[in-house]
This record gives sequence, C-alpha cells and structure tokens, in this order.
Amino acid sequence: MHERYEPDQFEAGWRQRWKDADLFKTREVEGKPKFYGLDFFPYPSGAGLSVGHCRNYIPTDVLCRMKVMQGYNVLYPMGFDAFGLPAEVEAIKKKTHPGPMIDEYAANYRRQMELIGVSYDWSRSFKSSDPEYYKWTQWIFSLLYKKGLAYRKDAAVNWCPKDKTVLADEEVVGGLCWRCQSPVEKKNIPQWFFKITDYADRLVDDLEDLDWPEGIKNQQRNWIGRSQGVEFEMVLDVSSANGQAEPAEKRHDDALDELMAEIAAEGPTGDVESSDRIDQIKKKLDRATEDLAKATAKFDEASRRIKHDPSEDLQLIEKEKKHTFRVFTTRIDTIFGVTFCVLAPEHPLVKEIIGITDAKSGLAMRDYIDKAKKMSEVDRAATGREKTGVFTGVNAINPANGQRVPVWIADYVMMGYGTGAIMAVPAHDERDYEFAKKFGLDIVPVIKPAGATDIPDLPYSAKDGVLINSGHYDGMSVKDSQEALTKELTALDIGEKKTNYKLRDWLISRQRYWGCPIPIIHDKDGEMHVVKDADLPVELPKVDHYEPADDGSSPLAHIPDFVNVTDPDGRLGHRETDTMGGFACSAWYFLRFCDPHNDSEAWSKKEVDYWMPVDTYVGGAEHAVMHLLYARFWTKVLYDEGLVTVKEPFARLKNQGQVLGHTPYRKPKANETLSVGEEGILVSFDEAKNVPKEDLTWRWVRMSKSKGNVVTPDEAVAEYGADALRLWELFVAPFEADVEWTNDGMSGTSRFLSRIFKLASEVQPHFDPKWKDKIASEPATDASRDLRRSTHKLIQKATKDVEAFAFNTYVAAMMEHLNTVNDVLKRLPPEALAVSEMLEYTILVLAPSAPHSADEIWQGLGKEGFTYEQPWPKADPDLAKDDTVTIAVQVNGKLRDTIEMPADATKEQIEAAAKESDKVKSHTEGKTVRKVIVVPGKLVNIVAN
Ligand code: ANZ
Repeated sequence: MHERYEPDQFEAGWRQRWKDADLFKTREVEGKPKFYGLDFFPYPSGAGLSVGHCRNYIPTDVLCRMKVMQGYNVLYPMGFDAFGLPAEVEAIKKKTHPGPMIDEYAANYRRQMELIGVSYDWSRSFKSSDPEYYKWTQWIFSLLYKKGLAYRKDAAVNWCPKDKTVLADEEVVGGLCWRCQSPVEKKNIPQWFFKITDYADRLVDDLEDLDWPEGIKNQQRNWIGRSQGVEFEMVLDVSSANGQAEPAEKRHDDALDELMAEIAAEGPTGDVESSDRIDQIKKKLDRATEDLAKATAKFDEASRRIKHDPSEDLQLIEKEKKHTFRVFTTRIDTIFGVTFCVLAPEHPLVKEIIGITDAKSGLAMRDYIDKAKKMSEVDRAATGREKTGVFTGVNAINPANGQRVPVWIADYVMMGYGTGAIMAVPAHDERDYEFAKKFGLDIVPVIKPAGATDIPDLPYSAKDGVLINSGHYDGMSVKDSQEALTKELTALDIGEKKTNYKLRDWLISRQRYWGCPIPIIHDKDGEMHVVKDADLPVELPKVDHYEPADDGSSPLAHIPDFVNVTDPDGRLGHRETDTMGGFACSAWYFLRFCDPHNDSEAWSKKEVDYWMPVDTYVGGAEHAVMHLLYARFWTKVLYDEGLVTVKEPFARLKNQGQVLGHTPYRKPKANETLSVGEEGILVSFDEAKNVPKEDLTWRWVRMSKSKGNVVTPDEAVAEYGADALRLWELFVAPFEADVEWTNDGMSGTSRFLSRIFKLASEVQPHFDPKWKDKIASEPATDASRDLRRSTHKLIQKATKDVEAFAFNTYVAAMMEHLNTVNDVLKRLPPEALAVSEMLEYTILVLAPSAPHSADEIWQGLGKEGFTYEQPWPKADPDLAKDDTVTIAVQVNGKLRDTIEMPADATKEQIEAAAKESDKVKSHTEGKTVRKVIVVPGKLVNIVAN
C-alpha cells in the first residue's frame, strides 16, 4: 500500500484495467432502475480539451459513477458533433479535408477524456458525420418534410461575407457573425426552414415541468417571446394630410367659425323677418350649440372616451379602405394615451402614404427607408440607440376617442413583428418616450400606479395601476380595462385578442460542404421530391475542393456527379445542394445513443422508451436557446409521430460555470488602436515577461486557445495526477460558479489524497474485511460512536450533495471527515471494527471523485473487483445522528446565546434551558415573556416586553 498519493505509480494502470474489463459498458440488468447521464455533444476542436472542459465532464462522471454504485443501469455515452462550420473553416485553413482532420481531433478528445478517468461507454460512440448516423438525420428531415414542417422559400437571410454562408438569427450577435465577428449582411436566397413556430406554445408551456435552471428557461421564454395582446385597425385621416394633428381647441374653434359663417350666409335676407324664419334660425343655433358641445366632447382631451357610435370613422374606413393599418399592443389599457403612431419603414402602407402626402415628406421618407434597409434588425432594436424617424404628413384616428394623431415611420418598429405598426404611448413605453422627447410629441399619462398619490417620473409601465385621462374608463384597473376595451374593439369589429411570437422558423440550410446533405431531388418542372428511405443516406461526396463559392451557391452545386440524379419518374433531375446546419445533427443524437448500432431504424422504440428522457444533461449555458430549443422541438415532433414516448428530452439540466484563465494584456502603443470592447493588447505569457510592469495588466478571461491562457488536462495530470485534478475541479467552486483557475489548488487536493493513503496504509494491517458481520456485537465506546457518526454523516452528505451537484461541499465533507477521523483515531485502537467500517466506506464515498486512488486502496485492502462495482454505502440515520445539537437563542428576534442540548431534547426542556441562560436573562429582566417559539434542534425565540 502506498503511503502517499503517487499517481505515476498506479493511475494509468487502473485505466488500462478498467478498459480490459470493459467496465464502463452500459448494462441493462432487469429489475434495476435506469439513469441516463449526458454531457453536451462536443465539437472536437484541434486545440483539445482544457481544464475548463473538464468542469463539464468530471462532475457528470462523478454522478454517473455514484448512480452505478447505487444500483442503477446507467447510460453515459459520448460522441462528437463533427459536421459544421468550425471544422470546415479550420480544414480550409489547414488545406486538408475536414473528415480525417476531425477523426484525429476526436481521437485526441477521447484520449484526454480517458486520461481524466471519465467512465463513458465508448462502444456507443459515433460522430454526426458518420453516414450510419446522418442517414437517420436525413430520415428525420424527410419526416419533417412530409409533415409540412420543412419547407423552402426565398428569404432575406443573414449572410456572413467572410464565412460566405447564411447564419441563423441566433448566430448573429450584435449584428456580427458569432464565429468570425464580421458584420452580417442581408441577402435574398432560397433557404430551407423547419417550422418550429408551429410548436411555439408547447415549447413555452412545457418548460414549466422541467428541472432546468430558471435563467435558461427564461431565455427560452424570451426567445420564443410569446406575448398576448390586442390587434386592432386604425384609419388614416387623409384629410389632415400634410400637417401634424391639430389640437382639439383649434378644431373646436374652426367648427365654430364654420358654423357662424354658414349661419351668416343663410341669415336674414328679405326685408320681412317671418316668425318661421326666426324659428328656423333659432333651431339652427340650437343645433349648432349642440354640435359644438359634441365637437368639444369629441376633441376635448379630458373627456376622451370610447365612441359608442363610431359611424363616422367606419364611413371613413369604407371610403378609404386601403388607408388603414393594424397595430399590435400588449397594453390596450393605454389607448387613451396614444399621441402618435409609428409604421415600420418597410410597412406596405408607407408606399401609399408617399403617394398621397406632400413631396417633401415623401422624399424624406424615401431617404429614411433606404437607410433603414441597410441595417440589421438587431441593431435597429438595440437599446440606448438614438431614436430616428420621419413624419409621414398624415394622421390616424384613435378609435377610442376619435383623436387625430400623427403617423411617423421609424426603424425601432420592426416589420417582422406583430403588424409592423404600433400605437405609441410615450407616457408608458420607454421607446415611445424617447421618440416623443426627441421629436417634441405630446405625452399623456393615462395610468396611475396602484396606491400612488403622485405621478412618477415618466415613462413608467404601472401594470397594476388604475386608469386616468381615459374618459369613462377612469378609475378602472389596468386588468379590467384591458378586458373591457378588448371587448369593445371586438364588438366594433375592428380588433381582437392576438398572441404574437418573436420566434421565427428555424433556418437550417447552409451553402457549405461539410454538413449533412438535404435529401431532396428537384425535378425538371421545379417540383421537389424527398429521397426515398431506401436510398438514404445521400452521401456527402469525398472531394478535394469544397471551398464556398463567392456567389452564395453551395460547393456541392459544382460537383456534377452529386448534382445529376434521376427523379422518381426516371427523368433527369438535380439534387438539393444545400447541407443542414450542425444544429440539425445535434437535435436528436441523444436518441441514437440509446441504440447506436441499429442499421434498420434510427432507434428501436423499446430502447428509447427504456432510456429516455435524459435524466441529467450537463453543459455550458451558452446553448440556452439554439441546441436546447431545437432538441425539444424535434422530440415533440417525434412524440407526435409516436416514435418516442417522451414529450421532453432532458428532464434535468445543469450548467457548469466557466473556467477563467489569468491572461496578460499590455497597453496599446501610440500607433495601435483597440477594437470595440478590448481593454488592451493580448500578449503571450512569454511576451509578458518583457513588458514593463506599468504597461501590463492581468485579467481573468474565459480559457481558450485564442487567448493563450489554456491549462490542458495533459499538463495537469502529468504534474499533479488525474485524481488531484478531478478533486480540484470539484472543490474549486460551486458547480455553477465561474472559476479563476490556479494550478496550486491541485497540490492541495494531492495532499488530501496523500493523507487518505497514509490513513489507509496505517489502518490496513488491522483492517478486518469481515467487519460487517461482527460490528453490531462490538461494544460501543465514545470514540467508536464518534467515528461511526462521522462515517455515516459523510455518507449522508455525499449522497445528497452529489445528487444535487453540490460537488464542492461533497469534497469539503470528505476533508472534514478525514480531520475528525485522525482526531478520533488517537482515542481508538486501529483494530476496532468501527475503523474498518470507516476506511471501507470512506474509500467507497471517495471512489466517484478519485476512482484511481479508491481502486488502488481497495486492492491494497485485499478487496476484490473495482470500487465502481461495489454498492454505494447506505447511511444508518441513527448512527449519523448528533448526540447534541447547538440551538440558537433569540430574544425578540436578536441572537443572544447558543446552547448545547441533547439531540432528542423535548420542546419544554429546550425552553427551560434557554430561559436559564445568563445572557438571555440579562435581556429579559424586568420584562414580561409574552411568547416562546421553539424549533427543536435549531432555535428558540423569546418574545418579551
Ligand atoms: C402600446 C404600448 C404601451 C406598448 C405601453 C407597450 C407598453 P412584446 O411584449 O415584446 O410583444 N410593438 C408592437 N409591435 C412592434 C413592432 N413591430 N416593433 C416594435 N415594437 C412593437 O411588445 C409588444 C409591444 O411592443 C406593443 O405594445 C407595442 O408597444 C410594441 F405602455 O403598444 B405597445
């Protein structure tokens, strides 16, 4: 038995023995429960793994190892997401073919994963670029196509001019390509889409039951962006073209002038004023007064209210049918606060307005539209961007109060969302507020926050307020008024409830070589046919040149042998030459792992029914919306087809924190400029040695090859050992937290392992392998009781912590336990059976996190087999129970003392002891004790005054 942790002496040997014994092969023993643990499907990059990646794999491995010991049938596979742009771009750079290059990289990943002792079942491994795999990706594509969930249409797509490919919306970050950071352009090309929008509601609703980080669920909710509101029609009042809406008073005065002029014109004409004529004039005057009152009511801001007789506006709608537009709002309650409307520059009505408005407005609008066209939606929507816009010269009628409000065009309204037009309420909407401020438009608050006496600073949303300045809706709650107004607009037949989604269909085609070919044949007549199942896979041809074409066509389009094909009628047709983006390949791989060698179907229902869902899925938070949403969508489609029985693929999701490397930056020289977001010029560690101290700054940034700050598991294992690395990865921080990586920590975990070896080597001569049979009859001493308590408490805590991904506290508990053990052993002879129990259980609890060391010690104790095959120890709750507990004593909620009590003390005993405390007495003296609250085992609170 080693007396220290000497990884060089035994770690590689154990890994070989595990391999020889085929230890990690998935087993399906009847009667056992199943557990499916999965790490995100990695793209095997040429840089290999860093200790950052290991923070994903090691924790999952620990959990899966514990599950095996707990008696589960465990599926814990690993494969490679080999298709896609990163591989292709790198292969082009290296002037090689992505296929063999990826094979080499994947082999290196596997070597590294084995080096750190991860227990994947490699017999189930595959790459998404294997024809035996992508045959079934194509099969799922044809299924989607047949269901109308895959379609091709001309689309203005995001085009990366550097990578020469189309990007999905999700792949455009801040207007830049997510991979190469080139500004993304818009280009019109026929593209393939998956109709994920059909599943929007289910994708939102089913999030409820998932045990996923709330942050990720929220990102999905926001991405899908379901929003419930009202869509209604607004009418242009073209008579008011070329002017901002006139204020009510002016219209009022005009009406009066008009009437007076009319009366004057019809006034007394003859020399005799007959009484009839007088009556006539009187009546007319009465009517005029009435009309004036009506006009006042209509245009007076204070008395704005829904018009119950909207006939005038409806006539206008009839007459000017084409001059209407619909708006979508989530805040119909704010309709009385509309002071202008905004159309997206691309809105179809804008062209018509240009036709009817004055030349100057028309020109300004044209100019503005041209500018907007050049911008990406992401940039247009960026918060904090100064608002821009142009007045169209026409007004629209607010159906709630008949008020005329100016119509503008502005790029902060998107054509692709809702109706591409909005009612603007600057008092309650941030963007509208900024716009109104910039262009001097009216701002009318129409909601008072609940319970507020004053109107807060504008703008504010006050979703729980009551209405003001809203005619007879004044005083109504936001919620009630939304209902009432929706009803009213529906009854008038100009509006209805509407749900909008931000989610767009999933753009899947890529005009690139290194992807799964889309199994479609185009015939001479332009019809499309999906390739028959029997003819799958459509194999990617092996070619020397596959660089993207400058015209946006796929490289496959230039390979006649691939393109030319006979259609199902035997006529010459041509193959679809686009390939699928990598996200299609990873949208179902977890199903294939259940039955990876099946060559007659994508999976057998029996296998998938047995293993699915993935019980715990582990990977980085950066995949919150793309992969995780697509995989959910495909699973639902497959569920609808009866091909799987789960509606959701991943029951529990865990995201590890990032590992940051200490990275040197130097000040830029006079002739150097920094790019946006850069705080200095990155230098290598070697260069940093020659940079003057005052010019050098060290920053913590995500470990990556491009930053030159990577620590590889190879280095770490060579210097400290695999188990020391494993324990440090677990112990360094809570699983979800980011980590500032230092290698020093591994000397700490290495020392801890050495202490375990020392303990084991000291106990080993006295170790009794049959302790279990005899321990019940061994007379207990204080020391043996203390030892057993520590052992059983450790088992309890480790079981709970590993399950809960609290790996750092699991390792900390082992460390604490070791201290206790060393303490107690001073009082206990090593031949006590409690010592044998302690050693055996400690090693088993250690096994998932430090499997090499655990097996080495296990063998040293003369035990058979691998620790991986042993049952996980079960804690005896009675033995784990504390003899005494520390109870906090509060007076009026403030902590005044702590008392030690027997763990089984009654409430009365605890209360009595608490009252006896001198510290407590000094705070209760002269007061009357009103109430005593006792939480057994924890706390006493004495209320006294
Ligand atoms: C009036 C209003 C008042 C609005 C208020 C909000 C707050 P979500 O929740 O994201 O769906 N809107 C509608 N269509 C738009 C478009 N094409 N481009 C830009 N903005 C658009 O947002 C819905 C709200 O966003 C709508 O409700 C509308 O502004 C705006 F106090 O209408 B709201």
